[in-house]
Amino acid sequence: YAALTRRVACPDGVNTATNAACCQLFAVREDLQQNLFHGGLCTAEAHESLRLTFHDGIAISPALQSQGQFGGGGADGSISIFPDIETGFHPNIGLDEIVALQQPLFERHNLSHADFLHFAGAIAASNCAGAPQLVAYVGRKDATQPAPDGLVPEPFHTPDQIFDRLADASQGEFDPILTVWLLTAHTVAAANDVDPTESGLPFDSTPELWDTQFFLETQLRGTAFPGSGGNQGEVESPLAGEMRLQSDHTIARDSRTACEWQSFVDNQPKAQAMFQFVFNVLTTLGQDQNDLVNCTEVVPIPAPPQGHTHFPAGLTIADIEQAPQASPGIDLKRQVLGVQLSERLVRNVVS
Ligand code: HEB
Ligand code: CA
Repeated sequence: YAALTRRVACPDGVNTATNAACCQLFAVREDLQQNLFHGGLCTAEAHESLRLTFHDGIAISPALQSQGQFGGGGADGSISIFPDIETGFHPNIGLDEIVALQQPLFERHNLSHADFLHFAGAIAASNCAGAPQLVAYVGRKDATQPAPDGLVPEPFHTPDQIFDRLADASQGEFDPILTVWLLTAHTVAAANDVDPTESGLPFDSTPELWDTQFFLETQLRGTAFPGSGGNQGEVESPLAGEMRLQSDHTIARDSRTACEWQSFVDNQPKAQAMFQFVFNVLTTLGQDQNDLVNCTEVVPIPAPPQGHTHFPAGLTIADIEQAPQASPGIDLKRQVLGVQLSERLVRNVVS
């Protein structure tokens, strides 16, 4: 169908786009890659930019709203518009840095704060080999007030607390299974502030690769803390230098999610398609889809996956901590649904 698609010439004289509104994103992409992501790398700034999309998007609560309180605007850029307020919230610890680093780039372009923040997240992920191409939109409305505190999950929250919060934010769309899909992001992640004595402690042995090591390594029996012990939200990890969040540990073992968690191991297509789907939902929460122009064509197609899923040196299947069985019937249903939805998403992008 490509031949039938009418393209417009962009004012930059170089690029073409399916919609003129997407033209400005080429320069934003270039600026991000050169001046924030070190020429297109999957390093700390990319990780933090992806994390930022979650902390912006998830801050919306129909439940609060129905009690007559402001419930936050979701993917509305509020964390970057009101940084002094929102980066002071406890779960947003450390995000002040990436918000400050993004600000001068934001000022050089003409996007809404919300579009800039979520576009930066999509470009960030594209720098990680094996990642899916994530959706990009222009047309989001910016926040006019900060989100209230208490809407971003903490690593010391129970699965029930996390499942309830994600379901509230998404009007039921993010159920426990989709929560697992969202946590694929922790394959390119590290913690700087959970352990005050150490920073840059990754959640898997390959924080620069979008692979499924995270889903394998979180199932291994924890044996030690990488730095100081006794930190809120941290449990023992199986590898020196690796951090394990309590929330990742418990969701990997919860009877509602253990099967789904295990199903990601060595399933690279799933780690791509499912996250592609939930990122689309996450980064449009609180926005009207009809206002948005899909500009995913501007997001680079990430490098193919590198390496293959493996037990870290010295560890074997005997080091897996057996989780209770879940109900595979439900998982399978959601899995099929997710693939269909994400294929539709891809088709929309291509056609
Ligand atoms: Fe995440 C990181 C938690 C979800 C993405 N995390 C992180 C951390 C924590 C968390 C604690 C660390 C921080 C520091 O620095 O210290 N998460 C969490 C929780 C949850 C989550 C609790 C719920 C369950 N995430 C999530 C999602 C996403 C994410 C959904 C997507 C988007 N994260 C992330 C990233 C990171 C993180 C990317 C990394 C960052 C860096 O590296 O820096
Ligand atoms: Ca990884």
